[in-house]
Amino acid sequence: MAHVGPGSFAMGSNDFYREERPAREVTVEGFWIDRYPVTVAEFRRFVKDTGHLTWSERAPEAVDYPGADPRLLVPGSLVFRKTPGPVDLADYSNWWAWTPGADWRHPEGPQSTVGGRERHPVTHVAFADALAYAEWAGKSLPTEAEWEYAARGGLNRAVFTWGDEFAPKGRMMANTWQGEFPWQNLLLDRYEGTSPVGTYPPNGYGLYDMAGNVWEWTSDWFEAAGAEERSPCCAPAPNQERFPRRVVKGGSHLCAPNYCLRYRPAARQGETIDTSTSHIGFRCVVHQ
Ligand SMILES: [Ca+2]
Repeated sequence: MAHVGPGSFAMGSNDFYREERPAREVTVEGFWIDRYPVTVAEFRRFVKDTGHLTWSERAPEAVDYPGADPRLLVPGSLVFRKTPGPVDLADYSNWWAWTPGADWRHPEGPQSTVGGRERHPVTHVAFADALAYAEWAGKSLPTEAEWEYAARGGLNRAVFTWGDEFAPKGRMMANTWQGEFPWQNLLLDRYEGTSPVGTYPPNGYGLYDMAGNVWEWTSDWFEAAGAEERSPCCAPAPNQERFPRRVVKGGSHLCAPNYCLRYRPAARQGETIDTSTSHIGFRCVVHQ
């Protein structure tokens, strides 16, 4: 873990999406934070030790999903599927597929494995799974303010965690999506899906993957429903919400400038706590 000292910073941004506004001064206490998102290997140790069954490995309760097709009420998770060509960006079902049998061990569905991806961030974890891991590890989930302060790495008001230029001297600084989402991935950063943690340079606090790769759960509730931009490319929200939302931060490998420029420290989305996907993970903090 890395230590982040106490301080004040400008949280949020007035320059991008509505849900980030307004930029305001926020103070945080000092804390320790994981240098990397929790990996598949780390999550596997937790599961071996506790027998924890993740949300996506349990069948959804019909009472929580009124009107749902009973055949879909089986263990599963949301998996991203690249489209063959341009699609209507207003309809996220064009690229998110509810996939029975998808879970943290089978990120693309029952036939897939995490073999060779032990150092990738764990995915398909709902909020309760992240919280259970944190408790097992003797840690906590970061607040949104802690997460954003840490992500900024001492660069107050910078657009990205490394500065204001997306690719300084042509160098890719994070695993995002280059090209036209959700069909054309130019792979300038070499990864179509998740990447091993620590592939790209750390920020000023020695933290890796604070932008892109996977979204990360925070402990904050996401208030104002309807206050966010209508571009849920990176965080699908069911129409019939029976569960409240928490804030996720950092953007993911699916964030592309044409639709979801959210690989920035100020960026945020609300994610219903029952949601697990192939691009949401987490990291932990320890408060002093
Ligand atoms: Ca990428």
